[in-house]
Amino acid sequence: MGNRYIGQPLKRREDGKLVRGRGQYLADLPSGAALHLVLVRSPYAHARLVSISLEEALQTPGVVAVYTAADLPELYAPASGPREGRLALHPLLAREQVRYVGEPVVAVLAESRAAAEDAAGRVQVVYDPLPVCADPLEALTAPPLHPSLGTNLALERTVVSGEVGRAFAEAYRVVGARLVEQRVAPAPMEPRGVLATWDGVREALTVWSSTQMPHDLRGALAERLSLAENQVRVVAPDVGGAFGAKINVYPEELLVAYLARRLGRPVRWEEGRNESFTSTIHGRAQVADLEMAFDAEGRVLGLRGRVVADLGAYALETTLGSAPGTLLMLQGPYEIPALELRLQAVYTHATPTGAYRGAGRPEATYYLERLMDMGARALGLDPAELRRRNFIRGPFPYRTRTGAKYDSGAYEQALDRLLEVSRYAELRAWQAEARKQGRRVGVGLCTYVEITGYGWETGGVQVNPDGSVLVFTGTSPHGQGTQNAFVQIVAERIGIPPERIQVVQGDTLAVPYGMGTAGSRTLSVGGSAVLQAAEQVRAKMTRIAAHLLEAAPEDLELGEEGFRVRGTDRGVALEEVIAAAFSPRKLPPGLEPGLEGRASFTLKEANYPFGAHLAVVEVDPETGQVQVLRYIAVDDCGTVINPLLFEGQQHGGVAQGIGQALYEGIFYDAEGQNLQASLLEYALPRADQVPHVEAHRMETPSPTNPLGVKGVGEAGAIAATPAVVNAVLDALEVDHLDMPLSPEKVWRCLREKAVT
Ligand code: MCN
Repeated sequence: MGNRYIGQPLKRREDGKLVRGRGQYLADLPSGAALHLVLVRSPYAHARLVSISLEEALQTPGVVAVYTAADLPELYAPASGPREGRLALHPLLAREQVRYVGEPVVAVLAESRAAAEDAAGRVQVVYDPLPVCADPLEALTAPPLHPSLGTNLALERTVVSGEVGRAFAEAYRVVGARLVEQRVAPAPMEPRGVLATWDGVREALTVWSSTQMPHDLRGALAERLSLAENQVRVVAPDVGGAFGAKINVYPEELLVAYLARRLGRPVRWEEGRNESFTSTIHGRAQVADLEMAFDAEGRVLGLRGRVVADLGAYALETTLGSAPGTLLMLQGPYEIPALELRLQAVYTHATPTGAYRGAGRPEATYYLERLMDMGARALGLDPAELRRRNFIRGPFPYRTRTGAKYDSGAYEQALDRLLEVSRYAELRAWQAEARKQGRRVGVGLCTYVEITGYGWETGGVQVNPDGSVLVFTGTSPHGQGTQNAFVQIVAERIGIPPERIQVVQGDTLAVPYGMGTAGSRTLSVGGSAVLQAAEQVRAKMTRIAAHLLEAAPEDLELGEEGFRVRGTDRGVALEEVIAAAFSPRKLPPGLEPGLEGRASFTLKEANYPFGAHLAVVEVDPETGQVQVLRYIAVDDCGTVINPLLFEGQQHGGVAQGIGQALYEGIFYDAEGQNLQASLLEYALPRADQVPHVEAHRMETPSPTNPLGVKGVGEAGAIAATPAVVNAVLDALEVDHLDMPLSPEKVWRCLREKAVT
């Protein structure tokens, strides 16, 4: 498609304002007369609400109103999931019972946040504690959290393909383990927040929210508050990270909007950092019991077992959607002739879970890559060699036994590239030498395939009479820097330079329809819509230029100076063509003034990025501390529009993957208390714990969209966790340890090894 702009590392245009602190996040929006909402949240994981006393709170200076569920209509946050799923909806405020620590119980509104917090401290709630089950395996047989559902099992699915019994009976080696994908907190730099105003004259609601999905939120607000969609405008200001957590429409978003309308005053709510650890979804949270059978040559014969997903107490929009993705991707990049897999998703007395960077695929990849390494140990094969013997080699599209249709792939080539750029053979020789000297160093691999893109998206390109351009997209990025990619696509196709192009997004009034940013869909779906809109503009510009040059449109080419008749020096500058587009007398017959394109694009089938990652680690035997010495990533996400953005995604994703492998985790005690509910206890990786990522790429264009792109937004988070865990376990020379591989856990493992 040309490479004047596409494929170039243009610098992120958003960064100038963001790094200077001039961004406009939710909390930066002018407050005016807004009331501040503070929520009283449950300190119990399961309890009956005996009584709530509001008198003292209401007497606090500055307090305007205090509400319990009894004061509100019966409203619930929206939830979706597979058809067979049982949805337990999240009430805006708890009624009769609370089901997790952090569930909102009372809403306090005051003239200032300080007053609202003071008053919230004076609300007296009497709870009658009830038995708690915060463990997903126990929840399978525990009394139902939601008696009306009759069970805690929200979703059950099985996949059976091939002769599994025979595969295991004939196996040369079988490996297996209980593999825990611990709960983690998405922890974006900017927690959630909402501001709503009600215009009583126009009867219109405007909601600013730190969301990934403004149009979804518009739909939910209209539906739940009985408004027409044309009465609701949603704006996503700058959003300081989201990682999937801000896809859901949360109770607080509906509550703030409802209260603004009810009170006729603007209302705002900003989530506190500690509050976010119990009230924003968690990710992962699965327990898998899996076994893999190999023949004597190291070929996989079969895979079987069960995955139990912990949903938490209620279903939000992404709660039931993530775990089925694990089942879908449990074949990975490998030929697996027989498999029998069961998925069970259960409600527990814990914060709801949902889509977190990768949403289902990191779990599947982790399980497979752990089993591959266990297989390599059991068979005495190099982990790279074992993987190579099992790769799918096409033809593509390739249908997996789990139901995925891989559009394109070159898994062996990705591994080859990784082994080459990491100088794998030398690395292994270095490792052997270092071990002789008593150093505990390890090398870990991950080869993966994942799934990105879904749905449809809108795009628009509007050329103004002065030659400046507005690009409209229904996607709503929150850190990915996607504006640049849209600008590059449009500049490439219509020849107007990037500095003359601006992108409009995240406002339902400016962009009528859209599905937002999630599932690494923005470029393959949103970019394709913008490309098609740009093609419409280009087609009209070509017709106008042909008319001005008295030539046939098909004889024209678009170059840096404008349109030219191919093979001649006859041409017309772009400015002249744009001017003509707004001068009826200069237009060819049949064309109306204006220069804009509007398109929708549906991605008919998802695309499947893939790659190979490698981590080199060293364990300090004295402290158990793990240092990641090197990290090398080879990712193939089809055509790359901007290598700088692509690499940024690799780096960020890998950092999060390392975080889960080594540091992060939310665990509950027997009473259902979240033991990591602040940044004091929840260890995010620090800059010195994340190495420079040696980022490489391959480009196998995807046939699913006209740009040939696949998503890259989640790849790093999917691949890094197993690569790092495999490296640490290689250093420790043990079969398995559950994450996070914290210094204490690693140190204990070394001590036990020394004893035995
Ligand atoms: N890109 C590219 N060439 C490709 C693919 C992508 O140049 N072949 C660029 C795109 O222009 C975009 C970025 O890479 O700037 C990611 O694009 P894409 O893979 O389409 O993913 P999305 O934009 O849809 O982003 C969603 C994805 C997800 S699902 C999570 S979770 C996530 C992530 O992106 N959350 C993030 N990356 C994040 N990055 C930041 N800073 N903050 C988050 O919350």
